[in-house]
Amino acid sequence: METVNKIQPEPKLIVILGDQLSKDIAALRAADQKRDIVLFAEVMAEARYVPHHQKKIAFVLSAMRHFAEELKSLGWSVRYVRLDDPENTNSLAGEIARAQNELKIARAFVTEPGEFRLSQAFTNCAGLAVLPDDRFLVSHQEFRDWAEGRKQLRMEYFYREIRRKTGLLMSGNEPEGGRWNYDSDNRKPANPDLFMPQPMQFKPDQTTRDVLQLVEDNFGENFGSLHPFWFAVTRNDAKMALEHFVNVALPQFGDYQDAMLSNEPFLYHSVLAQYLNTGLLSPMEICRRVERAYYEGNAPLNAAEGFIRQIIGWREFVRGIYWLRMPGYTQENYFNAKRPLPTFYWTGETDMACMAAAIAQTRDEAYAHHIQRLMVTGNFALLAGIDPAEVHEWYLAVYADAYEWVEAPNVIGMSQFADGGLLGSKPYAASGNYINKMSDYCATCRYDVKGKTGENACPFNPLYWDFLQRNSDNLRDNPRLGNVYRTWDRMSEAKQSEYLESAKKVLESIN
Ligand code: FAD
Ligand code: DLZ
Ligand code: SF4
Repeated sequence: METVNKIQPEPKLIVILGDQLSKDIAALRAADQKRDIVLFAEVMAEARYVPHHQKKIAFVLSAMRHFAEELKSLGWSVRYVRLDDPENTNSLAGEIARAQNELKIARAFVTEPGEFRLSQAFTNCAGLAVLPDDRFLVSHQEFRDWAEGRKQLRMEYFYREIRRKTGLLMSGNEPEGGRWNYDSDNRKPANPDLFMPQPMQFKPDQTTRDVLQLVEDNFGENFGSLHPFWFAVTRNDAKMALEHFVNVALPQFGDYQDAMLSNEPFLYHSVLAQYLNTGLLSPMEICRRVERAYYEGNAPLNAAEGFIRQIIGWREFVRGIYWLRMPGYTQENYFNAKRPLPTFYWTGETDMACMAAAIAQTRDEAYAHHIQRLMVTGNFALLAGIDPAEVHEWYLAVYADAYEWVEAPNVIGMSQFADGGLLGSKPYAASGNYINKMSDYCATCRYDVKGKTGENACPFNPLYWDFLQRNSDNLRDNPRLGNVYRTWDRMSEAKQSEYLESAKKVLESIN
């Protein structure tokens, strides 16, 4: 009988990061289950590069441990390094090198990290190959091609192309219902006696309880309440959370998308971003499920279209901007804003009822919905001229769904206009009137939302005019701000000074 000398390929190290918890992630697809070793590493460098909310750390570590167990049960060989392992080098690059050394494996594969700082760190790792992250609908190259030669990058046109590409809510070549965007139907204020669904909550199992103890021991001083901890930490539970959202909240998602209510942190929002951003759910499965709810008559078009637009439009668009503009994007500062972040962003101790509510729920839930992030905490920082790099760090730390690729464009671009209008056509600056229209916060506030100046006036009011006046050179020619500047110009000099004087007092008091 003839013997054949088969050359066995060398085993590979397959690195899975804390936000890559998907069975079909590129690095796992490139792996040979019989031979290769999958590496997970809990490391201080990731837990500390910003002072993350305690719930965010617990969520990521528990989801990592559950996913590693799942892979083991499917027959994978897993090397799992815990945070308290005495040999832990405490950086991902360090753990990759240690595993290569100890296991005598030269070649390692990782799916490209979501954050630029980590992709830079990986360029120095010997033998490490980086594979594209194809969990997104648009590759870096496709986005660059789309952006090439455009003076302004606007989400709406990008979104239409993705609608066509995916066929989501398309009727042939036309958008379902004849319009691409139903946002104008989605601006209703909510009423406290409406039925309020809650996101699905999960009881911590032993693995999560161990992680909660670890977080308490190591990060107990970090911002945020660790308990009660109710996030899903497995794909199965995240799928149940999706199903629950579609059944109980999606039908009203559109109508009340921009509304805010005291004591209702979630309203009709999905609270799925933390699952999506760690890979427990995929963008297309969420969108297909929502589309089905529409076609089965269980959700109106304004809800389904509005929701799908956030995921295939905004989410993909901001990722494209991030990779187009990094490095450097997180340091952009169009208005040259220099004020330090006020301490009350961490304590919630402020008389402004809207800010206190948004910050308290951020502390309790590691969550605030989009309009709170944009029009309350973001708007205040913009009007007050807070250094955008400090605002960016705060947002990256405090939300369970925060990763720089999605957070930075939303903060630096959308909220702080620090990129000078690359992402948005005008700053999201608003006086108290907007918050009053969309929420019930002002009714219990110690400030008077109708007051224009003086001690009792809503601070957003004088700050709004101060912001416009201060940044007049940069904004006056913006066609979308023509009317507001005309209103300012028509004011008497005495009125203008009153606003500026009042704003000065507010700014002195926040320092
Ligand atoms: P829903 O309101 O139910 O929306 C559905 C999904 O759409 C979200 O889960 C999310 O995946 C996606 N989505 C909605 N809006 C956006 C957007 N503008 N950009 C990208 N995706 C979007 N989102 C993050 O995922 N991580 C962040 O760190 C983050 N930081 C933000 C900071 C600021 C200043 C602002 C204004 C927005 C930020 N967003 C961020 C976008 C948005 O606020 C959150 O995605 C949303 O609040 C998450 O809650 P949800 O899952 O209930 O979302
Ligand atoms: C957010 C986070 C935290 C807190 N801890 C870890 C960790 O210990 N190990 C890990 O692999 N990933 C962690 N992550 C997620 C990473 O920060 C994330 O993969 C990068 O920011 C790239 O997006
Ligand atoms: Fe916020 Fe002004 Fe309303 Fe108070 S009055 S809740 S500060 S908008």
